[in-house]
Amino acid sequence: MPRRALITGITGQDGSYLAEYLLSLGYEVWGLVRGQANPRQSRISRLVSDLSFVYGDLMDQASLVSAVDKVQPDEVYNLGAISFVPMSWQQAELVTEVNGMGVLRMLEAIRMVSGLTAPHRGTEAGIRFYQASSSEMFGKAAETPQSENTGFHPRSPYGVAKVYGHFITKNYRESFGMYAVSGMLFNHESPRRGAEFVTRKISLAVARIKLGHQDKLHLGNLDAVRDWGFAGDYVRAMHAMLQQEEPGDWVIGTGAMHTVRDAVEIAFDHVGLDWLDYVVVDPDLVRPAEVEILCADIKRASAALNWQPTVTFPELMRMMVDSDIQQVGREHEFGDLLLAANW
Ligand code: NAP
Ligand code: F7E
Repeated sequence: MPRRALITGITGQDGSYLAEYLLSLGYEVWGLVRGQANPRQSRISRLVSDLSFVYGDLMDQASLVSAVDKVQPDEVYNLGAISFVPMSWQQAELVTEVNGMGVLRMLEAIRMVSGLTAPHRGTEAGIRFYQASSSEMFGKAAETPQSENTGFHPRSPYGVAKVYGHFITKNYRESFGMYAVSGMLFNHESPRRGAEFVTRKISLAVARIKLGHQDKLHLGNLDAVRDWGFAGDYVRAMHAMLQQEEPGDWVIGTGAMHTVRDAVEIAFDHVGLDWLDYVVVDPDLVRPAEVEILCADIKRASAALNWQPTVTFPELMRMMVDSDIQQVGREHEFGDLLLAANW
C-alpha cells in the first residue's frame, strides 16, 4: 500500500513542490482545496491527474474533520496560510484565524478522527502532522544565527499567529502524544513564488524591464537581511522531519545572509543592467515593524535529517530571472502578476 499524504495549501508554492516530491516517492497525494478554487488553474495544474482532492478550509472545522476522515492519511502537511506578511497588518483577525486557529482546527480534526482524548500522553496517533512554522517567529531576534533554542519576538500579526501555531502543535504533541512537528523554515523562493514577495517582484521586474515592458522597480527597505533558499530543497526537509523516530522542532535555512540590495544587484547584473538606473525606494513599502535580520543555524537539521540546501542565493535569483524572462516573453497579458507586483 502506498503511503497517503494530505496537503493543505497544495495550490501554493510549497504545496506544488511537496506534491511533486511525494509523488516521486510513490505516495498517494491528496490536496485540500478551498470552495471553488480550481487546482487546474493553479501551480499544480500539470499534476492534477496524479493527485486527489478534497474540499475544505482552515476556517471551517467540520470541513477539516470530513477531509481527514475521508482521506485517512498517514501524513498531514499543514501548509495552508495567508503567507504575505504585509497583509497581516491589513487583515489581522483573518490572518490570525487562518494561520493560528487554522492549525488548532487541523490538529483537532486529526485528534477527533484518531479518537484521541486527554489525558493521552505517550500514545502516538497514527497520523503524523507537519506544521509550516516560520522564521518570522524569531522577528527581532535576540541572537544571530537563529536555532531551535532561540526565543521568539514576532514583529507582525503574521508572526504572532505562527507562534500560536507553533506552540499549539507542540502542545498537542505533549498533551495527546501526537506525532506533530514544527518546521521553522526561513524564506524560500522559486520561479513559482507569488509575485508580491520581494525576490519574485525583483525577478519579474528585471525581466519586464529587460524586455521593455516596465521602467522602474519600487521597493521598500533595501537593507533587510534574509536567509533565502530554494523551495524545492525545503520540501525534502519537511518530509524528512516526519520520518524521524521522535517528533520535534526544526530550523531549516541555508545559513547565508543577503540583503534585499544584494538580490537586486544580482538580478540586474544577470541581464547586464545597472540596478541604480531602475530602483526607486518607496517609503510606503516600508513595514510598520520590520524584521531586520534573519539567518538560520542548521547544524541540528543537517546532522539529524541529513539535509543540505543545493542552490545558492545567486543561483536562485538567476534561476528566477531566467524563468521570468521566458514567461514575460511568452505572455502578453500579464494582468494578474502586474496587479500583485504593485505591493
Ligand atoms: P503560498 O504560496 O502563499 O500558499 C498558501 C496556500 O495556502 C495556498 O494554497 C492557499 O490556497 C492556501 N490557503 C490560504 N488560505 C487558506 C484557508 N483559509 N484554508 C485553506 N488553505 C488556505 O505559501 P507558501 O510560500 O507555499 O508557504 C507555505 C506555508 O509555509 C505557509 O503556511 C507559509 O506561511 C509557510 N512559510 C513559508 C515560507 C516561505 O518562505 N515560502 C517560510 C516559512 C513559512 P488558495 O490557492 O486557495 O489561495
Ligand atoms: O520580504 C523587504 C521586506 O515579502 C522580504 C513569507 O514567505 O518569508 C516570507 O516573508 C524582505 C522584508 O518576505 C520590498 O521589508 C523591501 O524585509 O519577500 P518578503 P517575508 O516578509 O520575509 C517568511 C519566512 C514567511 O514565513 C512568509 O510567509 O524584503 N522588502 N522591499 C520588500 N518586500 C516586499 N514583499 N516588497 C517590497 O517591495
